[in-house]
Formats: sequence, C-alpha cells, structure tokens
Amino acid sequence: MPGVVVKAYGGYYYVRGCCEEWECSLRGRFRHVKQQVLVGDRVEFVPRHGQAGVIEKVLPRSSVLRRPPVANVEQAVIIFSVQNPEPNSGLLDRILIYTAMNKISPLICFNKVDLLEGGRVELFSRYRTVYPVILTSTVTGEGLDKLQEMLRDKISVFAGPSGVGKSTILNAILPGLGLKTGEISEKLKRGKHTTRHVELIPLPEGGLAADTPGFSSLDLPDLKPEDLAGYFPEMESYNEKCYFNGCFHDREPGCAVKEAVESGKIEGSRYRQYLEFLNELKGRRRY
Ligand SMILES: Nc1nc2c(ncn2[C@@H]2O[C@H](COP(=O)(O)OP(=O)(O)OP(=O)(O)O)[C@@H](O)[C@H]2O)c(=O)[nH]1
Ligand SMILES: [Mg+2]
Ligand SMILES: [Zn+2]
Repeated sequence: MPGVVVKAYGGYYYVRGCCEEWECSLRGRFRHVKQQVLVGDRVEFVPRHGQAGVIEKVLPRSSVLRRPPVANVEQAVIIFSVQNPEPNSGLLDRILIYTAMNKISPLICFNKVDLLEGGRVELFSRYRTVYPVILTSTVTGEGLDKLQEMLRDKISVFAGPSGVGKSTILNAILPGLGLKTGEISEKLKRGKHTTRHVELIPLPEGGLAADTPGFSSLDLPDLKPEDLAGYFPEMESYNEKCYFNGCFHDREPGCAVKEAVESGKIEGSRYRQYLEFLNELKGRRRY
C-alpha cells in the first residue's frame, strides 16, 4: 500500500495511508543501505496484523531538508517572533539560502506582533520587497487567515527557533489539535525546546504542515563564493550590470549592486549580511 510518513518515533514510522494511520517498522535491508527514512517520505508498506505494517520501499524525493529533517515539502514557513525571543536576521538569512538550495519556496512569518507597541516590525522592511512576508499573532488572531490560505493544498514545513510559536500557530489554526507548547525561559530568554519530533499534520482545507523542533543555529551551506549572490534575489537584476564579469560586489569599482545599496534600492543590512557570508565562504576556501 502507498502512504506518507507523518511521524517517526521510538524506532517506528507512522504512515498515513488513504484514511488510517499505520505503525510501521522498517524492512531489515534499510539498515544495510543506510537509507534514512524521513517524515514526509512517500513509502510503500505491507500491512500486517491490526494497524501495524512494514515499510518496503521509499519512493524518490522531490526535496529534502536536513534541518529540520523532512522530505518532499514544497514550502518552508520560516517563523521568527518579533520579540521574546528576539529575531535573529543572520539565522533567517542562512535559512533562506538553505531553503533556496533545496528548491523549497520560503514564506517568512513574523509572529507575536501583539507584543510590539505601535506594531512596528523592524525586520519587515528588510524582507518584504524580496520575499513573501506575513505578520501573525495567536493572541489577536492577526494574519492567521492569510497564513491558512498560504498553506492550503501545499506541503509545508514550519521552521525556526524554539519558542517563536510554531506549535501555537498550528494549534490556533486547528482547534483540537493540542500540540504541546512551552513558555519562554525567563532567564535565558529562549524557548525550552518543547517540540521534540517532526510531525506532519493534515490540514482541514487540504495540504499538510510539519511542526518541527526549534533550532538556533545553522551553518552557512558550502557554496562557492561566486554563487552566493544568486541566493540574494534582490541582487539578481543588478548582477549583470557590474563593470567586472564575476564581480563579488565587494571592493570592485563600477559595481551595480553597491550603487543599488547606496541609492536604497537594496537594503543595506541585507548587503552587509551578504558581505559577511562572502568573507566566511572565501575564508573556508583558504584552508
Ligand atoms: N504574545 C504572544 N505569545 C505567543 C504567540 N504565539 C505563541 N506564543 C507563546 O510563545 C511560547 C512558545 O510557543 P510554542 O508554540 O511552544 O513555540 P515553538 O516555536 O513551538 O517552540 P519549540 O517547540 O520549542 O520549537 C508559548 O508560551 C506561547 O503561548 C503570539 O502570537 N503572541
Ligand atoms: Mg513547538
Ligand atoms: Zn558587483
């Protein structure tokens, strides 16, 4: 029978067939080929007694993320809170590069906007002309309809640090879901890593969304320095106009990207992040 892995827990894989969930183990040979089965994988399984089964085959994947570990998603909802915990734009920029490398479309979600006086979300202007961005609050309900609309009929993964409200948002969208949520640590000003496993949840209006454990660090992927600008979509239209072919948009004269930064067409803070990543990648090549 065909199915989708919706949860992996304690050595078992929970597979949703057409209408029911099956608790599956892996056929022994998977251990030899070292193939990891991920949540989101499309599999073929053989039903056994009751609701138990054995996974026989993992079908080819259309995408795969290692952080958070999930297969076949089309959209990453990258969630940060505007406060408590404070957003980290460097981490957000690394996640954006990482999702683009894996051909997953990003949707940036700034949550907890109820905590801001006057509702000014500083990071909003940094991204809104380049990526789809929504503002949400599970306290006021702001933005949740829009988010739901953007989740419809897609397979999405919720990604972001601990404590930003990933599970709370899913609970708000799906009354009765009852995912565990956790307070923010007063002392550390961070989430407490409440969600421990990836879980793919069917949405009432069609589509699936994966709740995942939060993470607070992600290495910059191993890119060639000359390919980095390709992951900053706002630079794309200027790339070709630089005086030098293969311009790094760093210290070269006649750089169209730098001109666009100076005239405010490209956000300065994004450009500075680009330079920081560029230096990191160039540094790696030296060893
Ligand atoms: N003020 C406010 N608090 C929120 C909002 N959304 C979530 N929270 C609170 O933020 C805290 C953390 O929420 P969780 O949903 O557990 O966060 P998470 O992203 O799932 O965290 P991990 O599972 O640890 O990765 C909880 O105390 C929530 O009540 C919001 O829109 N506004
Ligand atoms: Mg959670
Ligand atoms: Zn340039």
